[in-house]
Amino acid sequence: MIKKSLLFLGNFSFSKIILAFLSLNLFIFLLYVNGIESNSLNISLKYFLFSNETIVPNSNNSKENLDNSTFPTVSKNSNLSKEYGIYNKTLCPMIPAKLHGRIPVKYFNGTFIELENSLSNLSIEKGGLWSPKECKPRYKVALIIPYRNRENILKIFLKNLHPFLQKQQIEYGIYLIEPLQNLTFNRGLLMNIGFIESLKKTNQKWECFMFHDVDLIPEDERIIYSCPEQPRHLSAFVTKFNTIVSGEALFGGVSALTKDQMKKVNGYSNLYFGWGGEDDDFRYRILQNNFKITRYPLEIGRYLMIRHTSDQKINSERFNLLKKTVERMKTDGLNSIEYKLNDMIIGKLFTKVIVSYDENYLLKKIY
Ligand code: BGN
Repeated sequence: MIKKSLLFLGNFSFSKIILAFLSLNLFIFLLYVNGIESNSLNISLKYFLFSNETIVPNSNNSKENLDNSTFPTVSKNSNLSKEYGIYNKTLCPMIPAKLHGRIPVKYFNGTFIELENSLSNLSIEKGGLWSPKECKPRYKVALIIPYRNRENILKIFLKNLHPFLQKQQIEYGIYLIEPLQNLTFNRGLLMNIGFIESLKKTNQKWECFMFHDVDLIPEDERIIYSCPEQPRHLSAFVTKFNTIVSGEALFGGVSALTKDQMKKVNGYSNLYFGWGGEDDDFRYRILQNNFKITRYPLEIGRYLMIRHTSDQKINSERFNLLKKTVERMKTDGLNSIEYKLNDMIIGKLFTKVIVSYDENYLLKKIY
């Protein structure tokens, strides 16, 4: 017995002692990381309750619902970050602190250079990309914006949206998709192109997509630009000039889908040339694929439409197209799109994708 023990000790070389010491360190490190994970899980659970809208935040007590005490966050100076010392690797909070409800829309009527200067403190990267430095973003979100001839509105959009998105601590990119001047505007087709090109350009980085009209400015900081489990219609209550646009049957304006959800529904139809119907078609696809559409309560999902003259022709074919949405949806969309990428402009505040397509060819194609 003694002989055996001596033999064992003899075999226990110096390198094995080092190995045991390193393993112990690794074990302690794992416990430590798990501690942080369980903290973020806690935040997720609270957010889950919130995002399911079982708790309806009230605009009058927005502070109460969204401040630090309700949704803990790890800020640069917090004890938690000092204690763990790996502040850069901490996930950003699900609901960032300091989101205090209703915000006024900021107007802007200077030049683009003036706009860029006025936003220069935001450290926006080329192409309109940004990611928080103080924590690891939970969401990688691409904003896809069909665009043409709306310079003044675009400036107001950028002036408001960059600071709004940064406050949410998400990683984001802003993409404008513009057809050549002589083509009929096709919002759905442009959304599909934005989805494809933004992914291609970033090596498939984006996980969540906001399909966004350029003339809609969020009026409440609690509208989180993330993708929950189900597709979300963000612009639940739009003030359009002197009227209100709102209703359960709408899915236009601003809507959020994950990359996988967008692929599952085969994107938008490519066939709606001119104004109207493409968003209804998209909504049918979503419901047909057994997704449920979620919305913020009306007092939160508020947007202001910036006034402009309408230059789009109304699509009189939209009713006929809508009748066959379900029949066509597996063959008309992301998997059948055809377009030409004419240019990609990497601006200081956005990426602009300039494209062309053949309307007659697309309409005559068999689906
Ligand atoms: C609907 C349009 C939508 C538009 C909303 C809000 C149609 C199809 C025939 C019912 N749909 O009526 O495209 O987003 O109004 O303006 O016209």
